[in-house]
Amino acid sequence: DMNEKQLDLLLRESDRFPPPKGVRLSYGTAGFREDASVLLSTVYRVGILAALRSLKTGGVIGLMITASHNKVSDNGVKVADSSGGMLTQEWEPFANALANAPSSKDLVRLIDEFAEKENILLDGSKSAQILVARDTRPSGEVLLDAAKHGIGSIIGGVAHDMGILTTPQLHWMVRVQNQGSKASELDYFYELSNSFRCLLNSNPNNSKLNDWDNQLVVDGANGVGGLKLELLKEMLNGLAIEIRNSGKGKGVLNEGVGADFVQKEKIVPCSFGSQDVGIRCASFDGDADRLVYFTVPSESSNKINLVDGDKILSLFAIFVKEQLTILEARSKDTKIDFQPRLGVVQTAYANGASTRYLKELGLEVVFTPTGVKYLHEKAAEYDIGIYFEANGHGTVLFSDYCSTLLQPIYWELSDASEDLESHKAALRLLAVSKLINQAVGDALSGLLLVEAILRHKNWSIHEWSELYQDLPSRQLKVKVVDRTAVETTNAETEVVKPPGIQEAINLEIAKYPQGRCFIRPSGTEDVIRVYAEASTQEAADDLATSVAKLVDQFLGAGSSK
Ligand code: G16
Repeated sequence: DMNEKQLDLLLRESDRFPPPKGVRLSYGTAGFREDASVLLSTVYRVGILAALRSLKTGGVIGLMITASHNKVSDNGVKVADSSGGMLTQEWEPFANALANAPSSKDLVRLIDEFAEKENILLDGSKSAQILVARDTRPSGEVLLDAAKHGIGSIIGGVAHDMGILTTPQLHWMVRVQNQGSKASELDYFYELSNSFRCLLNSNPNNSKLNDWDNQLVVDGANGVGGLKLELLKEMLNGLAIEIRNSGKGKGVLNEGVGADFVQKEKIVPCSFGSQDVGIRCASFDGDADRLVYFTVPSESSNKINLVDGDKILSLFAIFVKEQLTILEARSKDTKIDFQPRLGVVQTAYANGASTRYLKELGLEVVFTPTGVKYLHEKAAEYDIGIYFEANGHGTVLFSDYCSTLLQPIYWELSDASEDLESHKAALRLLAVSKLINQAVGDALSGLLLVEAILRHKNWSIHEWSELYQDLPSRQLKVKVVDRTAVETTNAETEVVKPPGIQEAINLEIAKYPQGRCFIRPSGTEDVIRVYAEASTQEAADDLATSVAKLVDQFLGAGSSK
């Protein structure tokens, strides 16, 4: 039962942010995403939710205004939970209800009921601390302001405006602040650059840093990632990085640029071309939580050779496994029993060749539906869990067991053994655990880890890319009347609704050697996604096209099903 003051405040403020008419909002793969023009009330209400979450957990919560890879006119809002990860899935139904409450009165009733159910006291006796940030979208400022009003609508709610950040920076700050450490942007840059340097210093090849073949060109998607990489670069003296599509020029966010474009279209992004043949290139997405690499193989074509999230995962897995093997060989030298479980997590989008390769390396591979919230949760079940989506979203998680044991193992090995490699292996794993974002996938820290490992192995991007050959694949989007009509199961590999479509898809798949294909509703765009894989590019294209036609038949405009 809300006190009078709280009730008045909520009613007064929420009247200023009426919900859009005729729009059904839904908490998707990564929060709410829509055309920016309809989001004011949603963002205001998510501000309220973030404040309630902070009261519930007693920790700092993050609120990020971004639509990541979506087009520039879209925007969205994501919540970072007190762990730094995605908002607990248990609160998603409440988020949906809040966003869709038709009137201020309904909204207040929902909040009152939910607070009571969750034992959240709305009497102002505690404060709720929320870090808020946004990407570079022009609609971001106004939406951020609405979020602040939402936070301020709960008595005790305090919004700390962190300005323009990458999504992973905000998640990192929330996590680190809740651990009681300093968590400014500068602290983030220090942590990344120090642990990166530590990895380079433990490099057996001690390779020179300014070799021409160490040149790296990064596509910043005309978003926040390029801006932040410019800053980080200042602290990485010796790393030759050229940044294009940094957001300072005329280019439009995510338009013909960025990780989503590069990974899905497999053609060179704007401002890349024949001058880049053979050079190591990387792409971020709009809020820098995704990373893919690529090369331009020839001057005469705009096709790229993609080095996607699956290959980043493979590179990380090889490196981590190697260090663990070195440590294992010396395990008798330490009194500490250290047998961490290593696992990798993928989704149905993982190229079949990558899964085969990882299994051949002797790794345990598990699958979840699309969405970092699912992969992260699964990876956290291991002592070292590596997860990546093919689109470049992923990270390496170290359990408490690992982080607490690695430091004493390192000390013991430094004392006891002549074998420098084993104590370096412990040091390397420690450095990886600090470098790679423990809260969420992060293009900046992912990039530095890739760079460090390539130097460690003395590999060019070509050697890395040739770990295995991707099966040809194709991705398409199909606009339908109602994408929620499609329901899937088995980590999204099978459709259960509408009836009949899976059987029709199976008939298509059977026509192609090594054919694999699935469809699923996107949780960030208003489309059905189609993924197809086969032994040749032509076959993958044909399979994707014919299944896209099926989707249109079953669910397209004018469809009666
Ligand atoms: C978000 C999620 C990713 C997901 C992607 C696409 O990425 O964080 O886990 O892979 O959406 O999702 P969907 O296929 O459902 O549209 P981002 O980079 O856009 O935040």
